[in-house]
Amino acid sequence: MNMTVAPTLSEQEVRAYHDDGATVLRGVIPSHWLTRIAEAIARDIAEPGPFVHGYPATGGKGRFHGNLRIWEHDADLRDFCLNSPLPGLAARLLGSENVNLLYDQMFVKEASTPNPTRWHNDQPYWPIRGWQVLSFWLSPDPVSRDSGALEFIRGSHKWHKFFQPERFGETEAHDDYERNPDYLTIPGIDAARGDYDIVSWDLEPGDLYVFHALTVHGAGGNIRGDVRRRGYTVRYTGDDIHYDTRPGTNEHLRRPEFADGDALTAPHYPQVWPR
Ligand SMILES: O=C(O)CCC(=O)C(=O)O
Repeated sequence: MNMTVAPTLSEQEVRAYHDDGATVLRGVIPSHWLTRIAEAIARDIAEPGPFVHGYPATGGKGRFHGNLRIWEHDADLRDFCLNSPLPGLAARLLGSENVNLLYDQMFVKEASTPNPTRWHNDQPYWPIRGWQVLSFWLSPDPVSRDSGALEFIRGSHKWHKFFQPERFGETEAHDDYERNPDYLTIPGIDAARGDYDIVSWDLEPGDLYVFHALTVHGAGGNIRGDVRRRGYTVRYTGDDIHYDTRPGTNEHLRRPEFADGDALTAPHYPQVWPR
């Protein structure tokens, strides 16, 4: 593949991302990358990087392993974030001249980890403002509803709402996250699922979800006893994104080197497109 040209996406795929705030891209990650990601996940579980957050399974025998900014110390993940098909896809989907890496994150639900991922949207966690920001999410495992496929509320990015972050991975919400008085409380979506346009897709290795940073999403637990769900996500920004020092963001994602309104620049946010 010519890595200086964005991989081809259909008009329909690009439109689905913009209109719905989430879509699925099939067969875009070659297997050699998936092998390297799976190895990197094994390394991070064995010897976690500094931002690890793990949760025991609630009533199961698995574990929910989470970590972020792993690309900063793992050469394979750095190569993937910078040199895989993702940056070109992000440029096309964001409609941006330039693309920068925001950060990467792992969400590994081992077999028999019934912990759901609570409904949330991502941008409230992130110290940035602007519209051109998305995530790709993939797994080296086949992913199905009962192993923790992600669910999205179609069109919810256009609500333009910032919901108060909560800590992840535990069954009950904990209110120990820094509060932002402008953030809203997430509605009780599971109690009224019929009121929302919820979409989800099973994935095969090589497929991706792509979703906007304001799209409300969540996931069930991995109630399968026989498969892992090794989720890995990479977030990218476009030209209209600037650093934001508002309260309520994830402290592990803040960068004291940046002032409110700064453009995102290397080395913390490397430019990945054009290469
Ligand atoms: O993998 C999960 O369970 C959650 C993923 C997620 O919320 C994200 O990538 O923003």
